[in-house]
Amino acid sequence: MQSLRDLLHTRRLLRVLEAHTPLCGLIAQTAEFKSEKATRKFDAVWSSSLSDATIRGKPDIEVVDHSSRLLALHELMDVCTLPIMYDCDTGGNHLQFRNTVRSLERAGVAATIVEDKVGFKQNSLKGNVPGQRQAPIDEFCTKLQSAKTRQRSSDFMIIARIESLVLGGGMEDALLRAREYLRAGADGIMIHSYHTEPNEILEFSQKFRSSGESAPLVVVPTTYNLIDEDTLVKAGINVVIYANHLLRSSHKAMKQVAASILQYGRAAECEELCTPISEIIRYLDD
Ligand code: SPV
Ligand code: MG
Repeated sequence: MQSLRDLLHTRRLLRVLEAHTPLCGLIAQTAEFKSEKATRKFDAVWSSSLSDATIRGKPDIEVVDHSSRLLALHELMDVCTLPIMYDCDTGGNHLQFRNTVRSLERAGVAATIVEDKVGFKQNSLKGNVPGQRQAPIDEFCTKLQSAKTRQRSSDFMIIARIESLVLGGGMEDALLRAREYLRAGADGIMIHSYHTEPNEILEFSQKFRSSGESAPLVVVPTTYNLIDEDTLVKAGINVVIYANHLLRSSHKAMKQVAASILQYGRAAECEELCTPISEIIRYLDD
């Protein structure tokens, strides 16, 4: 597996696709779009807490433990050599987080993203749900420092995810946190938003870069999905994560197939929603 650090030096933008099964990993690795100008591929996969909870029929509130998610990731790594970015949720307290970092490193994960919520974490795309809290800056810095001092290889990256724009902390708080988290040893920053317009993400990026920061900046444009990759690059963003698209597309198709079989009392009508068996067999034989 190529290190994410190396890729960040050689690519203008890292394109990362969510993968919640080994098959998703294969799809991420083999997907390709060729045009006269360029060939586009994915550079890494995102191991999403939302997807890992959803496929187990659970809510995204840290009820699926890292050991169970890591076991599944081992199987993905058997068939997919793209670097893995692991969504660590809040990481628990600093002792729990640094132990998880050890396990992730040993497993061959390239990077983890840890978010600065504490306690009752809900999925950020639900917005500012009451009961959620952001960690005090010094507390989260301790978590980052503690994990960075315990990590073994210099390749492994810990990216700090800032939730100020989700939880109402505002732009200045987000920028302050970015500065402090980098000073505490974070290898990059993820800034998140659940709004449908990218304005606050672009404002953050512009202010972050004009303050002289050169650290990698990661975004997850699920709700503000009209923004394109060229615009992200121009804004100084280094990594784009398509965080749930294989989950949501397969969920939609599976529901339609189940309903179609019930409606028609046979499986002929849902065939167009399914990959032909011959293609599935050929895909896995290769
Ligand atoms: C995830 O994919 O689990 C994430 C990104 O954390 S988001 O769902 O947008 O919070
Ligand atoms: Mg998550």
